[in-house]
Amino acid sequence: MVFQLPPTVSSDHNPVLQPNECSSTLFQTIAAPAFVVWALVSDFENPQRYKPFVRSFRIIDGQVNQVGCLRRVDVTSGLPASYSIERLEILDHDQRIFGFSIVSGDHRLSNYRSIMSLHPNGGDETVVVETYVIDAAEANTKEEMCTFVDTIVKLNLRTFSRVAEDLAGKAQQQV
Ligand code: A8S
Repeated sequence: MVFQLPPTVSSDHNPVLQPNECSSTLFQTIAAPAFVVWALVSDFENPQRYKPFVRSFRIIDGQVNQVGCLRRVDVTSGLPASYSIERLEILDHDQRIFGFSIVSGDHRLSNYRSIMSLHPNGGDETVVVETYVIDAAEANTKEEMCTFVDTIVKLNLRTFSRVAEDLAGKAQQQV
């Protein structure tokens, strides 16, 4: 079945781009109910639960899980960066939409923003849709930048899916 993006989030996942921006939208189907997946996504304080490159993190400003709060994420070695400062931009529990931006750090990602929305897909399945936008000054770096970020986001989504499916399995065993 082809997944149809609901009109309510269509503009979130089809951003209007400036000439110096690039963007990509990734999908992941997860065999877990949306409430389980949402519990994981909306926990801004705990990105290491599903992001394999996260070594440590801490909230450095604002109230935990309140829009505007900042987290510092330290990543594993071997990457072209060691840390990133990220701001919680959207946390909509009703529509299950989560957004954050990267505000600074020692990496090459400039003006990175990401929006993720969750969609129950019949039965106990959830479709996760993630769209990011990033600045890429030169035309030829655009593609490189998107390939690099796509790789990270895809890996995050895959790990995320495994963790959520594990959680859903455990929840079922407890019933
Ligand atoms: C996310 C998305 C991204 C994270 C990137 C793109 C990053 O954490 C990694 C390598 C970098 O070079 C940049 O959802 C940065 O986390 C893994 C440190 C920001």
